[in-house]
Amino acid sequence: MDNKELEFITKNFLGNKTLQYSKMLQGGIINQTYLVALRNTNTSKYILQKINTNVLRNPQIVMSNSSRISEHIEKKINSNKELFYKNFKIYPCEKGDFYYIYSDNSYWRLIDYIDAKTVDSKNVNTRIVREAGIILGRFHTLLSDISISKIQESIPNFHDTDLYYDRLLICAKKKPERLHKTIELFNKIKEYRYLVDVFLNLKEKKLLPIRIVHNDPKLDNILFDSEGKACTIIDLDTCMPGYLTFDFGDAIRSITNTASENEKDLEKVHFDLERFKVFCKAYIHKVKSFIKPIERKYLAFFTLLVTYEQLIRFYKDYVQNDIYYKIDYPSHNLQRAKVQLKLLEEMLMGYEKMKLACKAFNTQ
Ligand code: GN1
Ligand code: MG
Repeated sequence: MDNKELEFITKNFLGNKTLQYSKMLQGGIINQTYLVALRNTNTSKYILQKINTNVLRNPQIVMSNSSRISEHIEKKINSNKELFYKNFKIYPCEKGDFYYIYSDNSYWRLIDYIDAKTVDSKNVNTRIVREAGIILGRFHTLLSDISISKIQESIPNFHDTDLYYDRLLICAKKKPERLHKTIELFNKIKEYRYLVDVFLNLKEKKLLPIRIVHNDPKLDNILFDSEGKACTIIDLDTCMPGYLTFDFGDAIRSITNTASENEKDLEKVHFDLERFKVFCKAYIHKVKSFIKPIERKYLAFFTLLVTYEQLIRFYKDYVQNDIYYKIDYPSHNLQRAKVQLKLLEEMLMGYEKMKLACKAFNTQ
């Protein structure tokens, strides 16, 4: 995408403005993201994103959800000035939609650029972990009273771990080449399948409340300001009805990893139980007024489940020759799966301690 095209698309959201510069940003492994700077505007910097419609097949729903959520958050922070949360504005295009369809049929959106940064896994420390726990708790609090009926499913079955497992089995039959070379990992996935049964039981009995949650609050989606305070959670693509426990698990999955999700050296990958405790304490403190006892009870379990789910998803994408996640080298998805497996196995070793920690903070 060249500057002329980016300027053309931006104009559809902001009117006749001149592009000063643009920069492609790395980060997410789904959408294509650009930082665009304009001349003579108040805000001057924006995030322009091409929505990956192979993954987000219904961009209309994604954008209707995101704009409603952002409006809800805006109202809440305006009515309580003490609430520390940076909301980002999502811009409508000339036609009034919160997306613009370019001539090649690609879908684009424009949001405010927030002057804050993600934290690299190498730089995670106790304060960062605590801040992440606080901001996820605050995000859930902000959305705890949004009307569920206003928000639709942007990706159906997004956290159906059972379905990911079944799809992997189908894929294994259709595309056995890569699977045969990595049979040990596949067998490990089968070994831990019992985690899905626990989840299915919870789902069937409808034991967990449905809430509007983020569904992808990994560390890379949390922004920190220049003072190191977590100030917002980005990427509302998957923000839809779901379980709060999945969000907790996903944030933990990423923040307790002593290395990156893409680490090549497995020796560097460990599950850090101390980080789990710090995050858990900060998070529970923020949500204690509305979290249900059954949700508290399963926080540690969902940490295992979401890590297992991510392991299946990366591995399945490897087996199916990498059609979902962006990759940098041929075995990238396999390596990502190995990282999740290592984390899962260390989490399983620490599971009793994790549950004890959750219990301790629950009663405080
Ligand atoms: C994807 O959008 P992005 O790149 O932050 C994925 C998440 C995974 C994550 C793993 C829509 O997130 O579910 O947990 O990669 N999002 C989608 O890094 O599939
Ligand atoms: Mg995303």
